[in-house]
Parts: sequence; C-alpha cells; structure tokens
Amino acid sequence: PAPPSHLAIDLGASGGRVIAGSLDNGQLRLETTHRFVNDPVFVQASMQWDTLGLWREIQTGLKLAAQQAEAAGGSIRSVGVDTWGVDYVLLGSDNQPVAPAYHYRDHRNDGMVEKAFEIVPRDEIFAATGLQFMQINSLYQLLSAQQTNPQRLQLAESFLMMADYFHWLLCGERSVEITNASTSQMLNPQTGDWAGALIERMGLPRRIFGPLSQPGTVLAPIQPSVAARTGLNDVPVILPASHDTASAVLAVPAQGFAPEKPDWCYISSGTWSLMGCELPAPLVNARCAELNFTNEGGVRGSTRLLKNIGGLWVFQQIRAALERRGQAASWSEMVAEAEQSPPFALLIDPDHEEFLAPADMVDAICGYAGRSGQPVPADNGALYRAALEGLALRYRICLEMLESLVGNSIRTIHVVGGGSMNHLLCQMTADACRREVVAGPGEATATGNVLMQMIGSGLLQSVDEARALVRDSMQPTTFEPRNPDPWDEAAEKFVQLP
Ligand code: LFR
Repeated sequence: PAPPSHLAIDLGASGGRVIAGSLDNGQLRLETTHRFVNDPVFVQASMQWDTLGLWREIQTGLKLAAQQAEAAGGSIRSVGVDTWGVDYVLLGSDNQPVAPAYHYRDHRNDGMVEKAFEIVPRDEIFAATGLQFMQINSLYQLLSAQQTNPQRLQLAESFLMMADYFHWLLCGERSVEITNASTSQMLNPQTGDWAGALIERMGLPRRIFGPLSQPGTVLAPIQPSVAARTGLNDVPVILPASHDTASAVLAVPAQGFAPEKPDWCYISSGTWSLMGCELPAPLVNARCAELNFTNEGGVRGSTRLLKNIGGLWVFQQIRAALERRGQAASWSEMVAEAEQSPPFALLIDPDHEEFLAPADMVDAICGYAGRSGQPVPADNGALYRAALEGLALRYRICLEMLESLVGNSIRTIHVVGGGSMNHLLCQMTADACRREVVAGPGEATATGNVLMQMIGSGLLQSVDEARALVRDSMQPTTFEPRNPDPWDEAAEKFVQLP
C-alpha cells in the first residue's frame, strides 16, 4: 500500500494547488492532485478575491486526493492551507463574511500609509510591529475599511487571515495562525501577540483579533459536511506555517536553523521575491527601519528578516499584456527570447510604484523607458530581459543591505519557489550578486506546508530533520557566478534611475 500522505492546499496570488506529500522509503514525495487558477474578480472599481471559487476548487482537489489515496490503498493523515499574506476575511456572528475579501492590489489602499502616520507616527508603528511599510499590509486595508465603511467593522466578529478562513471552512474552528498574522503589521514580534495598543490607537476593534496559534497545531477534524462531500473522514487540520513565504523558508535546503550569524539567505521567488535571513529573534532597530526590512514570524518562533521585492510579477504581467495583444508566449519561450536579447538595454526597477498595479504592464514599461531617457524596448525579448535583469539588480542591493543588518557575509543564496526553475534568472542572480546560488525546490511553499504537518503529527522531529529530507529528496541545482563584471556598471546606473 502507498504510504500515508499529508495534503497541502497551497494558494498563491495567481494559482492554487492541492499536493499530497508523503515519506516513501525515507524520501519526501510530492504528488500534485489538483491545480487551478486564482484570478482576481473586478467588481465595479474594486479588485477582490474569488474566495468561494477557491473553496470549490479546494474541495474538488480534496475529493480527488481522497479517491487517489483509496485507489492506491493509502490514507490521508492531515490537511493544511498556506496562502499569500496580508489579506483577510471579516466573519460576522452569523458565520458569514461581512465584507468582500479585497485583493491587496486594490486601490482602496492608495494613500493609506500616509493616513496611518497622521494617527500614529511611522517610527512608533515600526517599534510596535517591526514590519516594513507597504500599503498592502492588512493594517492599511483595515484603516481604509474603517474610513469608508465603519459599519462593516462593527458587524465583524473575527478577523481571519485568508488561510485561517479556509481552515475555518474546513473544520469550523476559528483560529489565527501566527506566521500569516505577522504580515498584518498588527503583531508585536517580541511578544508574539497582537499589538493591542496600536490597534486601538488606529481606531480598530481589538475584540476581532482572536488568540494566535503556532504552526504544527492540530486544529480539529474536517467537519462532517465537508467530509461527506470530499470523502475525507477523520482527517485533522494541522496548521502549517500558513503564510506561504514562511512555508517556503522552512523548505530551504540549508544546513542549520535560525543561526545567530547567518551565512546564507533565501529568495522565495514567485509573484513576489521575498529575500532575507532566518534569525533566532527579531531585529527591530533604526537601521532596519531605514532599510525598510520586515520581521515576519517563522516556524518555531524564528524571525524572517526580509524584504519584499517586486518579483516575477512584472514578467508575468508582460505576458498577460502581450496575450491581450494576441502575442501569447510560453514561459520557456519568454526565457529563451530574454536570453537572446542584448544585456542591459533597458533598466527597470521592479519595485517602482508604476509597476505595482498598472492597467497594462507593457505600456507602463514603454512609458517609463521614454520618461527615464532609455530606449523603448525593440521587441518582446527586450521586455522580458529587462524584467529579469531588474530583479537580479534588486537582489544585489538587497544582499548588501542584509549583510549590513545581520553583520555577516552571506556566502550562499538559496532560491526556492517557481522562480528557481528559471535558470536564466538564477544565473543572473549569481552574476549580479557574485554569490553561489542554490536553486530549488520549485514547489517550496507546498513542500514547507507538508513538512510542518509532518512535524505537527510527530513524523518529523525538527526543522533540521525536515531540511535534511529536502536536501536528500530534491536535488537542488547550483549556479556559480560566470560573468559578474558587467553587473557593476549596470548596478551603478540602476541606483540612479528616476
Ligand atoms: C508571497 C506573499 C508575500 C506577501 C505577499 C502579499 O506570496 O505572501 O510574502 O508580502 O505575498 O501577501
């Protein structure tokens, strides 16, 4: 019979999957049972998540997983959900959402960071939360809700992060898992509890923020109605690190856990690139505030000191824009064309605000090229190349900042997630940063989700053991710097960009 499996429901900003993970003769084995798209829904002027559509897909995936397990003579040991951070559902006393689940790119957040500073000064927010300032953070979303629609917040009974909401749909328990909640900018990283005073000063109802749970917690069995629909009987929900990035960091095949002086960093590479170090404790100081790094919560009380970088979003959105023009290309075609394109023809910063949510990414890039006195891309390859080089240049800057923050030199960059399969980007990263890049696993978020469920159920004893398993089972690829010199000049120009 097949070994028992743990089901990772892994939701990203562009797609979701249900993946079954098991230990097979000492090797970690992952099998994808279901994949689906996660497209935002535009409702009048707003951008929202299709939470019910996702819930339908999740149940389809669970049903398929149950059937496959039965056919193989295996069983399912547990289920857990990880999702992107910052977004939430407000649940009312009648167990219904009291407001739409807004997408973090919705424009209701524009200008909210500045509004927040009028109420509580920037340095006080940082001291209380240790988080980087991004307008997508739940704090600013809630502030916008409170300013435009305070009735909704009054009706709300529970604030659930996106993963918590799906855990609740699965088992009927309202819980708030700490790694995802830490992205809200409403947690105190030192105490690991809500920053109650900050929440109150912002005029938000403290009562809707329930007790926090640690990853690995066995929550509750899947509720009967869901069990009946999916065929998953007597299966518990075990909380993974429900923030996808925290799951990805757990799956980094590095030696050691949360070192005082890290000599490796990670890039969790997907729609966003999250670049940082895993530390034993938060680093909340002036330098960290100045460099706008974040102290998010990791597994076993660790801290993810990291920075959000624009990521493959620009690359993905170029593709979407070209598709609308009838010029659809596959990812591998895009990479091949980027490779053929001349280097450094156009420098763009993936973190430039013009690229956060433009109506059309190709128009946005061409407009920016003109305005910054650079040549407008000659062909699609030039667009693709600019998106990848810009990212690698951002990594180079971020690496320098990280080294100054942790006071150590970083020797290895672990790239995990979808972007680790983009070998051109990995090579650019090695060259731009002059560091060894170790790429893989590609399915890092789902892998980390499964690993934490295995730890929670007692199958694995420690993070070290989990990481050793990743190293043994999923051979990562190493990239050495090959042609780093031209990146020095490009980096000098890059920092001068308007
Ligand atoms: C990555 C991620 C990032 C978070 C961003 C928005 O998928 O979770 O960590 O900052 O999405 O939620």
